[in-house]
Amino acid sequence: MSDHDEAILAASARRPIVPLEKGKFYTYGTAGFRMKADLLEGISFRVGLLASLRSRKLNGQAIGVMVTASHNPAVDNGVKIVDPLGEMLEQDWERYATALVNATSDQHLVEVYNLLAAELKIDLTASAKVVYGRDTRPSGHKLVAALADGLTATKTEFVDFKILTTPQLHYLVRATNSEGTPLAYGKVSEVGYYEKLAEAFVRAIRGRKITGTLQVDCANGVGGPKLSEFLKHIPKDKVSFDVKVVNDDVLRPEVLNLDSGADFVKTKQRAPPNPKPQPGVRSCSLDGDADRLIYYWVDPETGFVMLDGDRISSLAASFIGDLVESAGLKDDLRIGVVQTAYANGASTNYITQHLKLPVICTPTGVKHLHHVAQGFDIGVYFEANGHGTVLFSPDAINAFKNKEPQSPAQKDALDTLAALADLINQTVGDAISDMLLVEVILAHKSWTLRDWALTYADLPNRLVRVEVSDKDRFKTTDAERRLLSPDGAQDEIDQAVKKYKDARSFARASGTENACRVYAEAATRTEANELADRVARIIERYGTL
Ligand code: 16G
Ligand code: MG
Repeated sequence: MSDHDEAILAASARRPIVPLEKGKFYTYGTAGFRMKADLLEGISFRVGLLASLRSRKLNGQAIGVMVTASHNPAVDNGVKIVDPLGEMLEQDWERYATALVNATSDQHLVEVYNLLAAELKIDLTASAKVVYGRDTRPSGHKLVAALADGLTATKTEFVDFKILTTPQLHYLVRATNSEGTPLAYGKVSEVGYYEKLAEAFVRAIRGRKITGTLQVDCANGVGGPKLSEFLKHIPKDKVSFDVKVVNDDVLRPEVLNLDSGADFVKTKQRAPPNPKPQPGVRSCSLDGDADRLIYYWVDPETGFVMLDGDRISSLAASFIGDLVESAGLKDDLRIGVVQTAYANGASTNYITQHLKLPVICTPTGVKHLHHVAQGFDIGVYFEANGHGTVLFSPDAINAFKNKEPQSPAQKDALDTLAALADLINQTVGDAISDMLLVEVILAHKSWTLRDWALTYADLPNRLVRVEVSDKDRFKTTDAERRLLSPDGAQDEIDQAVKKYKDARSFARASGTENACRVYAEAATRTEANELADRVARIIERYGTL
């Protein structure tokens, strides 16, 4: 038993866990613990214990904790843990988090805590550090107080960065751990984040002109005030960037993510109703914690056109691929694109056949894509829903900075690449940073959103949510593209897909709610809808067996 025991016992009594019905457990899911906020106080406290263990295990490096429920309604909240380089918590540790959170009493919690420390050979007297932040949800306040209790009980040093976007917290974790080293990621402050982005933005634009106004819908989430703050750091004499920030009311919690934001745009496939969409305006939407981005405009002739994560991915891959070639680095650096099964088939074709870049498909969830993207020198990863970023290896960054240019054009390409490596958040997908990347690329190419949309035509597609009695019976393989169980379901899906042209469909259990999701795409809208319905009926049937 450690000398933290008494303190943990006492604090735990003040931050109790809400018991679930028999046989049910809290789980650390794709995005940490996420649920109704009133269930989260005890969980947040226990996450504090876990974060302290993780920090001690990693020689006192700072661990991050972010309190957010992203695009969920205001009554929800969530707690997730960030590793020292700003990445998602290592997967092995998810079950330790789950074990702590499901301890059945204060005493049991202390036992699990000490058991983990022993099993993982953690010195509980070593120093530990945690940095944390929260989005604008009113419940966040109480949850970080519970978290701080967990940190105090375990004698963990901590820094409360108050209200942040999720990617800002990831940035701050990496900045904290790299401070004073040759790999310093940036100043350890929110202002440091803005300064880094603004400086890199100016360098990446290289005097090119950004045309027209960009309207940014912030889902009435934390991205609104943070984007406005960032814009103040752009030197007006160097870049003229006309941004209209809309849906940035963070004072009324009930409007958070309401009829707005990246999730609304992506799932409803239309522009937010407020402010009333004006034809032709270049627009984009962030989600509630500003780690997802979707572009769109309303065309006076054809109506709403959306440019989602797949589009951002192919735009970035194409632009960076060209720069690498101009920089004379094509033979030195491996560029690849990482997608999930939800990527539109047309985007995959465009990337493999037109851009001639390799594409790897992973299961859903940022952590999977991020991990695979690290295998490339330049790894572009995006989910269709707008989560994503571009990762540069140390070799790539070294080459941008140190390769001797053979011509002015080569120098220009190298400088732009070096600027992009600073502009693009290397820790996790970041809607503000991704938006700046898109604006840089459009400015370089002198492209409108229409030019961008014309690079390829999306296959019509449809996503259906299917209620099932037990989603866990649906097991997948091949990066979620095929069902292993229930027996026979995949054969039926295969039969259905065969009936349509250029068709593809798959079903998987959601990682965030108790339901299955069916995706279908085909040559025409009617076929895609029909196929989605058929497969949904198959899943419904197997789901109620
Ligand atoms: C989470 C994931 C997101 C994924 C989504 C899928 C992170 C930060 N977020 O929001 O990447 O697309 O879950 O949800 O990893 P689903 O499993 O319910 O379809
Ligand atoms: Mg989010």
